[in-house]
Amino acid sequence: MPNLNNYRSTVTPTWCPGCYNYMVFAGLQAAFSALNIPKHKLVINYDIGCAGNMADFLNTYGAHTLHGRSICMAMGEKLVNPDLTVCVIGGDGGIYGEGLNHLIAAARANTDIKVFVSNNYLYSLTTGQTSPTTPKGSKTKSTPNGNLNEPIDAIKLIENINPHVFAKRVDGRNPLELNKSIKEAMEFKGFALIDIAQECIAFGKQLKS
Ligand SMILES: Cc1ncc(C[n+]2csc(CCOP(=O)(O)OP(=O)(O)O)c2C)c(N)n1
Ligand code: SF4
Ligand SMILES: [Mg+2]
Repeated sequence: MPNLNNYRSTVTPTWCPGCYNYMVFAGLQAAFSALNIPKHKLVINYDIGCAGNMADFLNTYGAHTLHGRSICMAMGEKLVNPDLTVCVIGGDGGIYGEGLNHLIAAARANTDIKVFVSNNYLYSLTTGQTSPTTPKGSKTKSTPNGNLNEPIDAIKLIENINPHVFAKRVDGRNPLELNKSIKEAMEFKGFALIDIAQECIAFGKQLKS
């Protein structure tokens, strides 16, 4: 039986009851544990947002970075010390919005970092504004008459930028698929992106209106 608590802090997660980030949290710990990644060689960079709040709940090395700047932190760490396993955890707002150019740069360079995006199609921490993946026409707090913009498909974008990297979308409601994909990304030698499709329990219902 792997020791899953090894990577956990003593802080109880503060996500809403039923939030799909709990499954990402569990899947990451399962993968770290299965691959026996020593804590002193694991660095996690967290973006700002609900997903990024995982910074408080894991106890590996890492940094709670600025909104959109988690990938450039990770690239720097990996370049300085290639011996480290370097991950990024963030949301669709931080990684596909303010941080999109860093995502593109990391994929172009095929930097060996692992990027996990909790894609809930909204800015959730700030209570439900449009993000780059919000479906066109959705009524949100920031688009009460409907979102006019086309959504970004990050997987298609990254595959187009560099076909040699690992880029995969998973259904965040499916723990078997999620856990398998997280482990695949961790084992891949090079840049890896997992887009974890999930519904924000608190604010996601507005996307259907
Ligand atoms: C530079 C900067 N811009 C904006 C904000 C405000 N802000 C905090 S969290 C957030 C949205 C987060 O959305 P996402 O990245 O999708 O994460 P989620 O909360 O949905 O998991 C924003 C806009 C900030 N903290 N810093
Ligand atoms: S607001 Fe949404 S994404 Fe944030 S913790 Fe609650 S359910 Fe999860
Ligand atoms: Mg989001």
